[in-house]
Amino acid sequence: MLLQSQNDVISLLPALPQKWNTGHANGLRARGNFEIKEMSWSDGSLEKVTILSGSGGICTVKYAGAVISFDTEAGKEYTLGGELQFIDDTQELQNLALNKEVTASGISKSNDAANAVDGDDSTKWAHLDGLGGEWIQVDLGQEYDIQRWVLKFAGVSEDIKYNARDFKLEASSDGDSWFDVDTVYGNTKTVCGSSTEKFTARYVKLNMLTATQNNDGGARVYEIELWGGDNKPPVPVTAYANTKACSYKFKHGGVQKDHDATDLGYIMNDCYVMYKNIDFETGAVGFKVNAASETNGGIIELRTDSPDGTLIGSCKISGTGGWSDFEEFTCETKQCIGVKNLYLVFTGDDGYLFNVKDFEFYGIKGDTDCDRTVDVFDYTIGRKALTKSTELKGLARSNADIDSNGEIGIADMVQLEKYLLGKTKKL
Ligand SMILES: [Ca+2]
Ligand SMILES: [Ca+2]
Ligand SMILES: [Ca+2]
Repeated sequence: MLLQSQNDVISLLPALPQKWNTGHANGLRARGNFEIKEMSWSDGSLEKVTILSGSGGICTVKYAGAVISFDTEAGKEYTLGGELQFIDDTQELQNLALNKEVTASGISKSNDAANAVDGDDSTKWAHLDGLGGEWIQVDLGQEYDIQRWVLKFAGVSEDIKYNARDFKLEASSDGDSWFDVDTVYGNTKTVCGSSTEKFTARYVKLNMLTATQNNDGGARVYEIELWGGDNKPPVPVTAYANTKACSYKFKHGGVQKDHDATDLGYIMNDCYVMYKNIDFETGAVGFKVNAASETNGGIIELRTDSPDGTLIGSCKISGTGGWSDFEEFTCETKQCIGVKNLYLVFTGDDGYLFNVKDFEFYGIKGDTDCDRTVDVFDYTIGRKALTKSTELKGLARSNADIDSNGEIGIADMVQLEKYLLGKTKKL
């Protein structure tokens, strides 16, 4: 079955026969006058779906445990990726508000402001100030183009009578001067979404005007979502700091975020994940990864720029006794220079192979100037970093942290000194 449409929820690929493991479909009708214009899937996983809204209104889509609801305009098309994230023609939209800094007029009963941007529909920010002046504000950390806002009110987890009735959204680039984004009066909806054009801002503030349907309680907001893309060219991410496995930009196959997205699970042969713009600088010598396996494990192939691109390393993962018993595995890597898209390609026998928590690359310990030899110049730079007169980043920082405890300390420089004096053979 490709589509199920019940209670105004469109469930995609609820049961896919084995023989249709990869394919595409178009022109499927769903309740609420929505049409699946196009949908593609591979290895049993949704890749992309384009939905045409016939008469506007809220569209709720469910796939593999994820749900998204968004407001639609009649005649417009909406494209979602395999994790139900918005995609437009030129870029993948992301929820920019997720886990960003939030401040609020106050909180009630430990319903923290951060609950409104934690990506969890069962947690809320709540505040009753008695005067009806509750507000909550998100700081995105930098300016973004915001293409769509979505607010999730009480109805996602409690009575719809606590859905906000009247509210106003404002935005600002500097936190000082504000402009109006949208004002909504008489809302009854649980999930309320944009009616405005896109705007550019760093700060977005939600002012509650009438916090519930009967104005008989405080403000409750379960999620604030601000969908958009990064204005600036992508910033490379260093290969030499801990990268969460779940922070991938693209996945292929049945891989899923597991254990509250603390690790990647359901990894089978031929699945892969991609991390964008990883900066290798002058090159790594090794790779380390935290993985767990209740079976015999498998292999993580490290490839650049495509799933069958240059193989820079191959890390064998063996059984650790359980899916949550994480252990560190390492492998050597070939020289790989500059900024690359990194693919972790998983291979092994049938069945689930292993779970992956996080990983990082490493260079030559002690080589603080990254010229691939360790000498007295490295010691000079290391000392400067220690006294904070030089700041080391990326590969240099990782190389200077000889004992791999996450900081450049005296212990690192003592080891480097001993090595240079020939008192120890290895760093
Ligand atoms: Ca929440
Ligand atoms: Ca050096
Ligand atoms: Ca250290």
